Amino acid sequence: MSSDYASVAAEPSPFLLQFGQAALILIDMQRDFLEPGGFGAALGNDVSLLRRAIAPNKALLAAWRRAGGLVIHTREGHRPDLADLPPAKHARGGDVRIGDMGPMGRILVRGEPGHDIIADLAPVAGEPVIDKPGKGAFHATDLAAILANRGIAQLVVTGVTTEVCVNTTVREANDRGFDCLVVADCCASYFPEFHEQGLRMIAAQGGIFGWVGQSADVIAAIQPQTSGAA
Ligand code: C5J
Repeated sequence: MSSDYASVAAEPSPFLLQFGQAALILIDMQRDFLEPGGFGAALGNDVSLLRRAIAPNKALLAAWRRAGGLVIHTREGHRPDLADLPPAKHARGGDVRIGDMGPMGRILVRGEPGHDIIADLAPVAGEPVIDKPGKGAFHATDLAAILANRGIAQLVVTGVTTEVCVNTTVREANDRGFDCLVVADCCASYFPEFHEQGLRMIAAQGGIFGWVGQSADVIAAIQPQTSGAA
């Protein structure tokens, strides 16, 4: 991009993207949430509702990488000994619990196949991967330090699920002073109504937690300028 910022169409107002100070953060695009046999499916959810976010994420990720931007991935999961799993979190979830054995290994446990990011969005060398025990990506992680070290002030946020880990991370980031643009078509929920409301909550009241936009508009804003650039 040739200018200091690009204006991206968004709710409740255009988002002024400063690419050099922005990171794309993909929240929990893990096999455990997106593939049959994972944690999400074990809880009785229809994973196809989440899989619709894969193609838009692929396109945005490719464009962001082409433009040379910082990409960060997160994974929700726990130590194999579950020492970082609060009993209250362990107790919830119905018949299938975190740490139980499933078709993709122990559910939401680091190092297990289900904990991996899906192949379509696999991190490449140089892209930090944040392993988080909570719903928010700042809680009990080094994300804040990594962002500070890179001079990041804006987050372009995608991932699953909209109302849980995406929303929690955006709220944490907002309180820490980051401007967050949540990319609606790159987020998804097992509950379509929660997806819609989760996005509305972010942009309501003049953008109380941030902005909500679409991947095509972000991609257009970060395309390298090919002509007329000063
Ligand atoms: C959930 C997440 N829903 N990544 N995790 O438990 O949103």
